[in-house]
Amino acid sequence: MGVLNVTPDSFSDGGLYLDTAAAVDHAKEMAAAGADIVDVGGESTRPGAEPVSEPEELERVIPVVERIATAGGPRVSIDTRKAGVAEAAMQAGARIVNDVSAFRASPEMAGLVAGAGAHCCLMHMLGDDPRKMQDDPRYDDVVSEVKAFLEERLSFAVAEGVLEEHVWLDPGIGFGKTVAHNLELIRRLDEIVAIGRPVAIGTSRKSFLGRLTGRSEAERVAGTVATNVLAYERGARIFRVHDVAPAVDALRVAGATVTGEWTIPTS
Ligand code: HH2
Repeated sequence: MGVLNVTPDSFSDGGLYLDTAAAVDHAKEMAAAGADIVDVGGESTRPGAEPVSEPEELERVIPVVERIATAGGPRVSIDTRKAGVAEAAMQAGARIVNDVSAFRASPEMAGLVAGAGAHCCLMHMLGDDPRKMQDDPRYDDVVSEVKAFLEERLSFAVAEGVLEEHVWLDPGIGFGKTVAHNLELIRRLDEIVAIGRPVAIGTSRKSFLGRLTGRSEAERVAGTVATNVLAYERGARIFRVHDVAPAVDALRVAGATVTGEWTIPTS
């Protein structure tokens, strides 16, 4: 899953793809590099980011979704907490709704996803406000608490009519977590995988990698790859990344090693 932030202020690629043509070009580059999914977002969720109005978010993402969601292209996922944005994006061709609030910000989003027959990715975030989530996050047992949250959100989605097989779950790396919490979630990811739904993980360029390596955002590719391979080995299957080519190579090698099966790329 390649990240495409159509925002001025995302923590890593903010301002690079606000222009629709630049965003569409980048989506094509990520698809050519091996991304199956392009995740389009119009609101940053980094701590301290300012909320974006629905008209503004629609204006940012819908022209991009329309132009990427063409036959033969990557599947489009819409990264939003707003039901109106999810609905318009699905009408424009998005087939996955990626909601970092896991249907808490807009519970009606679940029914919209169900009605559209779309998939959804439900993520754990501590509390409900990204601006405050990094203020002294605490858990008794981070993995059990994230797991219980995701199980409850899965039940909610299914009760609202979303097909269980259309739900992906994500522990929400960096969303109200210390370095130790993030590492423990990756180390014990098999416990989240045991819920029985595909697990997505988003570590790409995040600050805990900078804390561990001393590297700036664009230099965190190796750290990102390390976490993706470890998460793959523990059962994760969807990897949300800015740097698609190194992630695809690493996961291809990891997959061949773990399964003993591989295909030789034709180009
Ligand atoms: N992380 C971010 C945004 N959306 N969605 C899922 N499912 N999992 C994640 O870990 C995740 C996510 C934050 O990263 P980014 O989009 O690069 O930054 P920003 O929120 O500043 O736009």
